Amino acid sequence: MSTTPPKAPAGDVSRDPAINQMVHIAGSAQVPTVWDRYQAQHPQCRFGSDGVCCRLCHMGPCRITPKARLGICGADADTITARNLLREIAAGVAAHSDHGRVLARTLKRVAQGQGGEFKISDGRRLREAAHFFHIRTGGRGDLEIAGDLADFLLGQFSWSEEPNATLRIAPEKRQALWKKLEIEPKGIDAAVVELLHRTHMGVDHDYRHLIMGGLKCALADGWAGSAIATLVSDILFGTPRPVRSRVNLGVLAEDKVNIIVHGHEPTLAEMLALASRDEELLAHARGHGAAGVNLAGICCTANEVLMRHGLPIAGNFLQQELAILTGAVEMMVVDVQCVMPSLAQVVKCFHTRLVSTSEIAHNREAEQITFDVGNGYAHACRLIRAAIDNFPRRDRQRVHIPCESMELVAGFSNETIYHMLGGRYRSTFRPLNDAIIDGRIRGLAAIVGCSNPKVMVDNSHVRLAEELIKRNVLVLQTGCAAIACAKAGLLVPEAALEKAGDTLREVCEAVGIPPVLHMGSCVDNSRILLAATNLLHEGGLGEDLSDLPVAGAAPEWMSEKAVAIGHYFVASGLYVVLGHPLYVEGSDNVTRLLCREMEGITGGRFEWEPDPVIAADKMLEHIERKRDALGINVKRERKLFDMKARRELQ
Ligand code: SF4
Ligand code: MSK
Repeated sequence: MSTTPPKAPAGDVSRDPAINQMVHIAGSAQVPTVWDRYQAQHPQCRFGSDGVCCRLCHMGPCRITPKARLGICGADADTITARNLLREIAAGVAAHSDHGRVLARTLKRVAQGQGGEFKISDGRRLREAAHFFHIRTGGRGDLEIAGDLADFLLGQFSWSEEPNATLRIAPEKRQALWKKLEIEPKGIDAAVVELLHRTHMGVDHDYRHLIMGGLKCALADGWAGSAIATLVSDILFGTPRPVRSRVNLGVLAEDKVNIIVHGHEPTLAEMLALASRDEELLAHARGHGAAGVNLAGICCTANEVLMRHGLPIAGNFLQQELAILTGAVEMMVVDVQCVMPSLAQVVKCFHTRLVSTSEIAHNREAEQITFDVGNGYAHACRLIRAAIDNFPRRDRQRVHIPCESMELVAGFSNETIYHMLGGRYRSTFRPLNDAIIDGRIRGLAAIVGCSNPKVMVDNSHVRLAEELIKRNVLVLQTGCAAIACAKAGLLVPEAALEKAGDTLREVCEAVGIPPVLHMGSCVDNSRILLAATNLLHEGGLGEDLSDLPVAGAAPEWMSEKAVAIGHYFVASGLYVVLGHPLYVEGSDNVTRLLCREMEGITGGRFEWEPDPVIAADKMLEHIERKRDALGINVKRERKLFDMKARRELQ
């Protein structure tokens, strides 16, 4: 409990009443939250936000000012901002890719018979991936293939003379451009190391060369590290299919033992999901006066278990402290990424046990119980039992669970979209391409990324998505952005009836999908790249990703991983609108390169736009420009495509 009362945030901090209510309760209980600490940081350092503070060597730190235009070594604002940006990209790529590595190692252990209760859940996806990467499948069992695939994927991390083999998932024309630009990564770890080397004092000083190096490293995320994480998750835990669930703090149950999983890696959460149905544990819960065990999630672990088990989501990034403040959480189990250090302070005010489970992520004030794959189920059972034992310690007087909870449908992997669009007999993206070509769907927009106390929480995500679907743009989502829109009711098919434009509504109704499709966690942005690639392969929408009527946005982003994602989207030829700028505005040259000139290099570029309605205008303008270039904006008679017409299109 804080000794000094925190300053209550002035007015509402979010469009979500559940968040506002809990922030108010935090203020009354004198428990500081992220919004109090945000206020305490004001004014935030301008040198930092402009990217012109350098502490890469110990002659510094140096800051670029009108009086001192060079650092002590002679580095100018262009070099310093570019180097700082690259270090963010390297950290983001490292985080996503290490997540992929953990999963590939789990696959290997399963193949070796040391994976405990983990198993191959989607043998078809395993064999498709093995076939794609030229791993022999004929006459071999799943485990044998899985062992070779795991070795192959783990091999993608180290340096090689050859570009990462996973880049071959991308369209050929894009691969050729990466080769020409010399930005093909040759090993994921190698790409991160190279970036750290290039940004060491006294190495790479050409801002243009530096930024291209940043794109190369980012490609090692989207088309390698994250792609591996998504692929192996699907193989081990199952490829997601549409699933209904609920979202927001109201999913916490007053009469049950509430356990929250938070972070990013799905392995332990998978075991907890299984163990939460264990009859013996449920009886144990009843013995402690609880009606059952309620497992819910925060952030991307939530998205992982939602996509595959339909488990409810308690909230996104900025709701982690608020979930504990409900007073109804017996245990919060965390692993890596986006876990605020402040949780250790918040749990001290309640009965909640905070358990940290990753060998690389400790918090001195949390309980450390490192997860072991081989004993995964037993580990999960122990945690659930401990949470149940904690239930009688709950102080009923201090329980405040907001009533807000909303229904959602998630689980839109590419495989699902194939099946839903193609019907029972022929899985295909064709109906989606046809709808785009004849203009019923103007294009696709990816709205991804975090939540951030700098803005009215969730507002930009929801307003942007509403504007786009109103204008007949199909929206794809991942991460905390998807949770924001789910809370606002945009992830149910009924949202199409109420909020989508006429022609998008027609398509959604025919197929039975929401106008906003939840594709998973942050690493599952690789699914969005794949969806765009599938559109190209289906034909009629150009030859490269930069030809597509597709735009991306991260309206409330905050993490280095989001910086990496933005850069691999741009390196893939896509237009990306950020709700607030990267830390580069101290250099006009770097800003111009990222926001203007890059379009002539990769076909993609960044834009900063805080207003979600103007952001929607800009994204639509981009989409219409691409449609014009494809020649599909001519008024055409709507017709059913027969085989002859399809061949002509292609
Ligand atoms: Fe200063 Fe150059 Fe050292 Fe950076 S690398 S801290 S600009 S002397
Ligand atoms: S969890 S990276 S706050 S989306 Fe993936 Fe949310 Fe951003 Fe973390």
